[in-house]
Amino acid sequence: MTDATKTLCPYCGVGCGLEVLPPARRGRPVQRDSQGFPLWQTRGDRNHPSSKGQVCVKGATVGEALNKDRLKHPMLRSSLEQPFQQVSWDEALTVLTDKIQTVRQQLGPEALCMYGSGQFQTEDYYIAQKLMKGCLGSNNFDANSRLCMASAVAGYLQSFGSDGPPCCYADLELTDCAFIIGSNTAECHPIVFNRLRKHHKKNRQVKLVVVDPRRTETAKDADLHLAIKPGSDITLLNGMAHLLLRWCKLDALFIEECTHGFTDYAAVVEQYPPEKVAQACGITVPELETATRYWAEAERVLSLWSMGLNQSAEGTAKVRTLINLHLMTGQVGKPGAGPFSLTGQPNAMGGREAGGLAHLLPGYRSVANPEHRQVLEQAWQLPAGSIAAAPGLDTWEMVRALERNQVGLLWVAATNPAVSLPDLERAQAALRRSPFTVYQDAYYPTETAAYAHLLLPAAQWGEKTGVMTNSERVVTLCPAFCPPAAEARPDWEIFAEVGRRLGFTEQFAFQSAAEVFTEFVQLTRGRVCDMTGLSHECLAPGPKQWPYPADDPSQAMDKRLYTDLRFPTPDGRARFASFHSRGLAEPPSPEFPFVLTTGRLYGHWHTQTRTGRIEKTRTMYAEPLLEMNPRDAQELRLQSGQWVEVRSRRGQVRVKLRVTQTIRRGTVFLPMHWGVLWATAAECNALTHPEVCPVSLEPELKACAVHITPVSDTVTAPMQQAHPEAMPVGASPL
Ligand SMILES: Nc1nc2c(c(=O)[nH]1)N[C@H]1C(S)=C(S)[C@@H](COP(=O)(O)OP(=O)(O)OC[C@H]3O[C@@H](n4cnc5c(=O)[nH]c(N)nc54)[C@H](O)[C@@H]3O)O[C@H]1N2
Ligand SMILES: Nc1nc2c(c(=O)[nH]1)N[C@H]1C(S)=C(S)[C@@H](COP(=O)(O)OP(=O)(O)OC[C@H]3O[C@@H](n4cnc5c(=O)[nH]c(N)nc54)[C@H](O)[C@@H]3O)O[C@H]1N2
Ligand code: SF4
Ligand SMILES: [Mo]
Repeated sequence: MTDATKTLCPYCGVGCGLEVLPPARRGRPVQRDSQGFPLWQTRGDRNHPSSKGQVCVKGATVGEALNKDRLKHPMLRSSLEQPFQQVSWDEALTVLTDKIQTVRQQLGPEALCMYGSGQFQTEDYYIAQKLMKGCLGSNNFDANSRLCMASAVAGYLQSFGSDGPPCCYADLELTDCAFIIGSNTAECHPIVFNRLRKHHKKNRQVKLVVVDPRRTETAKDADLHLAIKPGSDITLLNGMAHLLLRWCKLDALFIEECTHGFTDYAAVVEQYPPEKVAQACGITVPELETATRYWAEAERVLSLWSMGLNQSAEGTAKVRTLINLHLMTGQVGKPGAGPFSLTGQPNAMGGREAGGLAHLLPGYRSVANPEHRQVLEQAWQLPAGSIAAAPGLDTWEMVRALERNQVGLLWVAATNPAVSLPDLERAQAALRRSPFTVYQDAYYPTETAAYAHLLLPAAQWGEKTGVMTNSERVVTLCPAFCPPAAEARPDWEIFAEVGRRLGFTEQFAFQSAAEVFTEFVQLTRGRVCDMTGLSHECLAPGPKQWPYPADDPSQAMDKRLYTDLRFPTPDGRARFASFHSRGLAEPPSPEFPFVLTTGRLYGHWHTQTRTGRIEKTRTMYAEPLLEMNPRDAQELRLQSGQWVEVRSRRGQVRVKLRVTQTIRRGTVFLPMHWGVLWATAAECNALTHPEVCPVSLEPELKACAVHITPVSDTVTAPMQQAHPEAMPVGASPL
């Protein structure tokens, strides 16, 4: 079909290829959804190498959200109590640039903050870095990836010498043992899981191990499910290493020639005999032995992980402890093997490449490195010293800086922090203190709009052209296939226009996203993520995987990193590191006896800005439910369907209970998808705490201590009736 546009699904990091079909097609009436909106239809792109035509319910229905509840015009107000007034772009940008200038002069560049997102395209990310870290001299650019991939980034960097997942999806069909830990792949990376499940079903000798306190959809297919106590991953992995050592199932040659630090590590894992480990993890010794045997006997072991490891106050240590197992058994740099971090958002990978965290610079560089800063300053034609040497404020530090009145201007784009930040009441109070908040989003209302002074309408996926990188380093061009909603503009164009108005005309003289991408790829030369051979033009016929250097096409043939078993550390060796678990940052106590864990459901995406507006995905889940084990429910005399209050040291929610065998005793689960627009008092982040991993600075969103009591019936209010006061009133931006 000629009128189909090939692109990438804008939801998860699997990065499935989509074909988008317009509402009006030759010889057919205009397609409309149940509310009469023109309907863009999507289907899998059979030629996309990552997904081969498969899609899940989210990719299949995304077209239905494109035209609903869009933010169409810039809107301004002088205080959060005032109604918004529609303003022209010129007026909006004049106000914004005046504010930026005033804050720079009066408080310095460190009072400017931008909070972005893995839902930016690479061009958006890159221009934001150039504006903030380069031209404005503020490293205070952080992204929601801090709540997501930061521990994986830090773990890869410390163990291998560079960020970058070394594996590819073909490994899903080549492995003998898939070890999934802290990832509900079946619901959150469905097409990755489909590929793996097919391989597992077809080959009986292939083992699937799942480590998760919940018996998830992923665990249901496993040969072995280890329902460990939340937070006991390091102990489990050290216990497995202990048995591998005891059974002499090591790759001595690999350890000898390709790694550093094994002796110290071996001394630590000596201290993890099976009995002690099984007890600490809440599993049996035979379960621990079986898991280790599957690993030891497999020729090729692929581990897959996601937020169950990353979102932890010891997230980096967890990631490194998992990588240790690969290093001691030589399970990296070969087909079907390796530690594979599954990326959450569609372009969190592109964000890492473009330097989209407060300590990074484009091309997998860091702000702390003087040579790296110099490369960027020269490339950006800025005076030496323009880029600050200290890492900027990370996500939670931005909240703390707001509390201390150290932020003059906060610019939030493509994320909904008024729902997704931990310790939400505190975070919302901090947002309320911001003297000036710009919120650049595609939809209205969203919860964060209530905290903004200036709303800027963003063109979203399908309305702008740009690239995104998925979990397996495949870069796909996503062309615009429809005009932006009303006055909406691509994020990168908004950043560039602000840059020009601030006097950086040469730095932002781009005519197209293609030019932006061409400039960006030059900054990846010689780096692990070298994609100097890529351009919009060369991506037009189809996606390409990095590394893709311009001057060495042979490298582009290699689907995996580190196949030569040399790592980008000073001595070329990967690094062991040993850790003892410090346990949960907030362990259960008599007053708060349950561990609450939080996460996702198959049909919803984060804060529902799209999936809440699509009939099929909205009606999959009537309301948020708290999962609890039947024995816990019996003890508290609670039943499925009953209302309960869940209380932590920071806040409370009221939700209905779902009693289920699929969760271990002592642990309860609440999905993250319901902010105040979608339910009354059901925000799971009202409960979570902001303790972070000291290395990655990623918060422990996966565990906090809670107390549960029954309450009399409460009614879940429909969208917008929940907290009318939270929504700005006035001229409709719709
Ligand atoms: N349907 C859907 N898919 C998505 C998203 C979405 O919103 N909806 N979001 C995308 C994004 S940005 C991300 S980051 C990914 C997240 O993908 P996942 O990480 O797979 O999803 P989560 O549900 O957050 O958490 C995964 C699992 O961690 C388990 N867990 C909790 N504590 C522990 C622990 O201490 N140890 C271990 N081993 N496991 C633990 C939870 O029980 C849960 O099943 O999903 C992406 N895909
Ligand atoms: N308790 C708990 N909290 C969590 C998590 C958890 O597991 N548990 N997970 C964390 C993780 S891993 C993540 S990734 C975050 C996600 O949390 P958020 O990033 O806050 O969630 P989203 O709903 O994806 O918000 C994306 C916003 O971007 C807008 N948008 C979409 N496309 C564009 C665009 O092209 N431009 C602009 N400007 N806007 C656009 C959407 O309308 C939406 O408002 O939540 C984190 N918070
Ligand atoms: S698996 Fe992820 S990328 Fe693929 S269709 Fe579903 S949401 Fe989109
Ligand atoms: Mo994420």
